[in-house]
Amino acid sequence: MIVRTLEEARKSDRRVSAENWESVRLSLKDDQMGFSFHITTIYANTETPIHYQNHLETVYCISGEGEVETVADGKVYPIKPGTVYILDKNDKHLLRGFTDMTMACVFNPPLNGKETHDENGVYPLEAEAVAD
Ligand code: 9YT
Repeated sequence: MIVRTLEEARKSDRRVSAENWESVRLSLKDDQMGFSFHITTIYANTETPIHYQNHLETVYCISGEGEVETVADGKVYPIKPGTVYILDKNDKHLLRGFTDMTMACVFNPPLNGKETHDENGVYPLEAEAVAD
């Protein structure tokens, strides 16, 4: 069994940050679980364009308020504690935080931990999860 705490992980290289968010990767590919699990904070008053073309992601809101817009159809979904959104179609989306939002995120396939951000707060191309 593997046991970690958010508090410890936050002080390690499991914590990555970008302009619009920070994320603590609590479980990564090398745990060999078939997914990775992250606690991400989306900062207040931000909009982040995201398109994980090679990853499926499920995101559960623990705290905070915001919304997510699917770019293909312009639909806007409010996010509040208890909301989950599931990017089952590798959906290109815009994630907006009205307040800081704490989100639990699961990625399939798992991230390896090297994925960080570019200046826009999204993954660079070589990480296979890209935004434009
Ligand atoms: C909410 C969301 O899409 N989070 C993505 C994970 C986070 N940006 C990370 O760990 O890189």
